[in-house]
Amino acid sequence: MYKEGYPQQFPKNFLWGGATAANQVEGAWNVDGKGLTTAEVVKKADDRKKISMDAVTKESIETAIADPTDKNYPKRRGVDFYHHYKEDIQLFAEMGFKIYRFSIAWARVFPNGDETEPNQAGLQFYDDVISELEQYHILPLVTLSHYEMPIGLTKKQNGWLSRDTIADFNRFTETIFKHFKGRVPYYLTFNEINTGVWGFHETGVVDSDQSHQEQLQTRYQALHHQFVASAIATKQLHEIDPDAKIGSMLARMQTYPATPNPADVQAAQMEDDKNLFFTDVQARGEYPEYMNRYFAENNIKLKMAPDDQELLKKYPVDFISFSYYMTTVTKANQGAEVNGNMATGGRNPYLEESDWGWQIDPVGLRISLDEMWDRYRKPLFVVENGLGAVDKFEDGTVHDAYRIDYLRKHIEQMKQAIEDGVDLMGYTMWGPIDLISFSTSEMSKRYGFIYVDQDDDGNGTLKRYKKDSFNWYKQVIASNGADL
Ligand code: BGP
Repeated sequence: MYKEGYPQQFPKNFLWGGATAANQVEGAWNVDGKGLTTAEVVKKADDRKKISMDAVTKESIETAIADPTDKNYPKRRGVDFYHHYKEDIQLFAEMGFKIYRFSIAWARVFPNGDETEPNQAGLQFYDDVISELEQYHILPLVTLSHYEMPIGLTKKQNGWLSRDTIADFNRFTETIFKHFKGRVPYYLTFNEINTGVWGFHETGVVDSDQSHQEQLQTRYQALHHQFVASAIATKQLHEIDPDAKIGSMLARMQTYPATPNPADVQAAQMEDDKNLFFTDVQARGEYPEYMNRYFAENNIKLKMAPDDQELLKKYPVDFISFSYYMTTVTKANQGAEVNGNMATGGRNPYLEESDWGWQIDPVGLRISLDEMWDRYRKPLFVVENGLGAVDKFEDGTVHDAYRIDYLRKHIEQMKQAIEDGVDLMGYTMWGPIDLISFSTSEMSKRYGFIYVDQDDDGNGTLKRYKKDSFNWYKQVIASNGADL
């Protein structure tokens, strides 16, 4: 959106803040009526610094259900935000947060996923969190589904593979929209919806010995059900709480060609389209032609109900959000759609990588913002970005200049994109407080401005400490991005 004046600054109402997810911070996995979720049956990775998400099978679910401890399942303990939320929100307020992105655990509200009445104690917790935010004038940005579902629905109907899950999910979303009407201005439906193509965890589907083609069929079918549920949620929200806005959420990973060979450029473009496919459906309201061709060539046949396409068309999202951590590189004939590993893909010799092999690319953020603004012309929101690192805690703090450097470079590129004309709503960096890593279930992969005293095995006082980056981010927000 061209605005008079150059250079542009961050808009006055720019939404600075941070983002977390229920199963990575809350803990209290089995209290106040909460049901078990898919996240809480995922074991800690054996091999540190490797992204290894064990397959969730029928057997591993039963083993996990039988285990009443959190020893092997760190997402059951998080960082005990459930009992520390007042202190944590006070620290967010001290940094000057305008917005806090968090997710509502479906299984706190509908423990098994298929009840007709919500669990009041579950709703009460989020009432309390939102009241606390209101005290500090911090807006809530609520993710309705962040990498978890009630295990009851996985067992009963294999998660999102079943069309019945749409009605279960939309009973949950309707409950939330009614209950929090007027208090939550922004919602996201599915966190990183596209990662459902990489693994089963995100869709609550049990792994099985399917062929590559069968896996693709299963995953895209489950994702179709999520698209429909997301469109229905949009319809519900617009009817129930017309002032609130709802967005899609993509794990944005730009693919560059490995060489200027047109075959590599074309392959990279196709990979990139396949990443943006999800936003194409959710923002433009239809399956794009290139995916119809891809489905035909890979013998993927989606079952759709007669009015699904009309629903998608009628209820696109209001804004587009995405996470941004890295970019990747590809060559012709080297696609890797089922790899279960976010960090695979080609090496880019121009980029440095994090300790976990994530290729750090601030300029890529500007490229993505510019491209997505051109493609969709809807407001964009960067709802995750950050550096996972092993921090050295000494004298009550962490000197995390590396984190400041990473964030500063990305924020500078957002500013460039704003000058390019992009309508950017805000920035919620990932993990303002240390939390359990999604991909490795480790504690020692830390993102926060706030250090939490807990190790990978759950030992520690859970005390919170400010890192150097805490005061740096405070100054960034206070100066509205001018003082980096
Ligand atoms: C995104 C997820 C988050 C989060 C983040 C960092 O993919 O939405 O839940 O954890 O990545 O990933 P990790 O924790 O694996 O370092």
